Amino acid sequence: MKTWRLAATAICAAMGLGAQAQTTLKIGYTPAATSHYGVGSTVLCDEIEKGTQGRYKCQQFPAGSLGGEREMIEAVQLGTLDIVNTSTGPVGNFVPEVKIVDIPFLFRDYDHARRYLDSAAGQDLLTKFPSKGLVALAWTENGFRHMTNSKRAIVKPADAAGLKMRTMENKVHMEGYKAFGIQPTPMAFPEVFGALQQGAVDGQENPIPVILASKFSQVQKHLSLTGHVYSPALYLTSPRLMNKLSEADKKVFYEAAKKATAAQRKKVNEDEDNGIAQLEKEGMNVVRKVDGAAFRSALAPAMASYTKEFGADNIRKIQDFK
Ligand code: EAX
Repeated sequence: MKTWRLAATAICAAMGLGAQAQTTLKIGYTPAATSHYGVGSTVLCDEIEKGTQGRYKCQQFPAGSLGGEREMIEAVQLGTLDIVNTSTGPVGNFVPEVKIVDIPFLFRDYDHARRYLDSAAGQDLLTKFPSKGLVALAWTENGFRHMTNSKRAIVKPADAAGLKMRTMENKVHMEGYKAFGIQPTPMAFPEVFGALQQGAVDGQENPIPVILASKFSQVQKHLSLTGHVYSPALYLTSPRLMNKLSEADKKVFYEAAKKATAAQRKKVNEDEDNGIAQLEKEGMNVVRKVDGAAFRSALAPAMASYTKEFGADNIRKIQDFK
């Protein structure tokens, strides 16, 4: 018996298995594997695998193969999914404190949004997750959202008026888009391509990297660079998983998430630089000169209601963040 145990230990050591078995974590996201989400998730997984000497690795489930973002967040809470790389779209329904970052025209540009989310105030929002059965490893990025549709070029809100547009399951967005005159139709992402193709909705809004990776140019004629809202994203996991990790492994996960964020943001930059010309090549009619001032003033009634919900000071603190 003793000899057997010794032999087994020797074999394990030789195979580099150590005392702990290997765990495969499931990570899901809605865009394609080639998207910014795929780039970020791959770095996250590679860094976790490297940092834990292969004790943890992942299997990726891209393209909504495990469902929409709301469903995947619920799966993380339940423990049937380990990590989700998700936009904040449905997150406010789980962690209400996050809703404020989805206000249209809140962030001026990428630099403003990234620096705010990385600041103490942005990081403080991440502490609100554990009481909801979630752990936010880091902010990451989806991008500034732009409108596409199959009916007409949108320059000003009057052009968008009456269009039926798929939105995320996000009340803050829906309220703002109603103020633009749009008819918002909330829908999980995996259904969007089909809904556009069949004409169940006229349009949708998403960042350039999502429009590219989802091949929306096949089913949408017009793209307007409205940049009407910044769409943050998050790497979410569960307290159940994190509590199993040693302190050293926890650090590996957080460090991995930081590197993943940098990679995901870099891919957003690249898609912003090259993607618009690419979408034009694929046949889209791109409106670059949008009447931003008209969209901002159309937002006024929604802004009044955001002010009531979130407080003028709290909104201003984000807008004025330097
Ligand atoms: O997170 O649902 C959406 O429109 C999101 O922007 C997309 O799935 C990426």
